[in-house]
Amino acid sequence: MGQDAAAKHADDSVTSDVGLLRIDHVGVAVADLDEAVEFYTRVFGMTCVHIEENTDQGVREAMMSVGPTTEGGCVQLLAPLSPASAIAKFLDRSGPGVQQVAYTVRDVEVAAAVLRDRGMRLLYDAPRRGTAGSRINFVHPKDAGGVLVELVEPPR
Ligand code: V0V
Repeated sequence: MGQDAAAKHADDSVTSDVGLLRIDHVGVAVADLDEAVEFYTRVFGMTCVHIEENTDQGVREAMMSVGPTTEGGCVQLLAPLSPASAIAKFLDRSGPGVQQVAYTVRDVEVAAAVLRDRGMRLLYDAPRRGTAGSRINFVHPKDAGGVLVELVEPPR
């Protein structure tokens, strides 16, 4: 991107009305979280910056920082807590691999409203709790070219 384009892009007045700010993380479904954390650390040299259990989402997850800081983006490793979990279903159907792409948004309710207006099905009527107190919603993969899109509003 040229300097002018980069400057324009950084200007709030011309960024998307959905309020996308950056790629927050890429979510990868795994069967065993501890094994996957060990693999991403040993093979790719990523750093585990956060681990939590989210019973609402049926997952145990680890946020892996790609670069020296999370500004370089993260891979979120997702393991199912039970056979009913969305991750268990994904593993059954597709095996381990990329399950979602997540974007940081300025305001998840605004992003969801704009996307609904554009005919996207949002999975939740209201945002739910995501990693580390974030607020999240998802666009159905069938409306987004086969990609489960997560919207993440970081905690304030
Ligand atoms: C299903 N499909 C997918 C998909 N999951 N396509 C791409 N990526 C995925 N992840 C396809 C599937 O192959 C079917 O295609 C079609 O969608 C409908 O399938 P379905 O039987 O309705 O699928 P289900 O029952 O597995 O449900 C899919 C949805 C479910 C997306 C509705 O996974 C869900 O509610 N996900 C949102 C919650 C979530 O993923 N939580 C875990 C991450 P055909 O066969 O019809 O062509 S938690 C998280 O990210 C956190 C905590 C965080 O970031 O903070």
